[in-house]
Amino acid sequence: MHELVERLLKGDKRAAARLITLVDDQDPIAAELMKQIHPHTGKAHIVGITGPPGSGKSTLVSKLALEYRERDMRVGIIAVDPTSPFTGGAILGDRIRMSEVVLDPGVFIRSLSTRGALGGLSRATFDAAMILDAYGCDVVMIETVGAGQSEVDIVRVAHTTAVINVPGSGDDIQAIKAGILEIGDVFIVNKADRPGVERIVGELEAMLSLDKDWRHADEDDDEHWTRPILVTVARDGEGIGEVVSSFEAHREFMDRTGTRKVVEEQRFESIIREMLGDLIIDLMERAVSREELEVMVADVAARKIDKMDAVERLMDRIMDQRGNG
Ligand SMILES: Nc1nc2c(ncn2[C@@H]2O[C@H](COP(=O)(O)OP(=O)(O)OP(=O)(O)O)[C@@H](O)[C@H]2O)c(=O)[nH]1
Ligand SMILES: [Mg+2]
Repeated sequence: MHELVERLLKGDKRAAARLITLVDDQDPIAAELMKQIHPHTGKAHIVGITGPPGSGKSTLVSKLALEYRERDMRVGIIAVDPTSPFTGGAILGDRIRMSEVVLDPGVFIRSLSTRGALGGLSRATFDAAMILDAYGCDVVMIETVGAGQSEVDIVRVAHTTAVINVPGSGDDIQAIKAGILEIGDVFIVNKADRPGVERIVGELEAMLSLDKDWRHADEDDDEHWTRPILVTVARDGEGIGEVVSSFEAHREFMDRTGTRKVVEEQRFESIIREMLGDLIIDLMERAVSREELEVMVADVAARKIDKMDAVERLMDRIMDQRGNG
């Protein structure tokens, strides 16, 4: 076993940081290290936190971390491509309490960059969450700005997804328009110290009432998850306990109903498919020179050969290479 992995499994924070850097940089050694880490994962509860820029995600996550620590849980925090970096904004803004979090060995905070392709970013996020799982985190929170498909993909690594909205922005249901409504397991209206809270809660209720499971809201029903709408003032720590309790309730729901297993299998399937696609492209690039590929592409563009013929020829070359190699 690689020395870094050994240290990770013993709960060494610096080894965890180093490993996350390797996956973030898409270092060639990362795949081998992830193989060694894989069997030691599957315990952590992975929570995605998404919402519009400036909605208070980092502030909320910081407060949630403190609440989890009160409950004696080890916490990992991953901020994906943050517009306001964790170290600069929310955490230092609440210096005294947050320095507790930063120094606390039970909390691991890390930002991921957008180095590499977008697909690479969602994979790096997934691997970083696995590293923190093996490190011993009971919960790993992933913060990402909810604005489009790439963010939705990143959030798909989560078992539980919280969608944040804020009142009175004029485009109240921004997150809903972006298609993020479907992925929310818990809805949070933050900045409830501002006017317009009832209105946005009402809009969310109206949207959620279209969902069949939501109609079970008043029943005592074990089979369905009723997606709650929670109101917080993250800045002042209001409503934080309820958020953690609903995350915990969703975790229990997923375990009890077997949903967690289904979600994990779905996400591994999509990752395996993505990795396989990348591997084939990689093998093709090794089997065929850039010049050969250009000639083939030119032939397709000149209608000398068909594009599927080109694909089949490339596939033959990969197979030849594998046969000889
Ligand atoms: N009034 C009010 N302000 C808040 C609340 N929560 C956070 N803020 C403030 O909102 C601003 C943005 O907070 P962040 O936590 O950085 O928001 P974010 O969603 O992480 O921002 P990005 O990562 O840049 O998208 C900060 O000035 C916070 O202090 C709240 O409940 N009420
Ligand atoms: Mg942030």
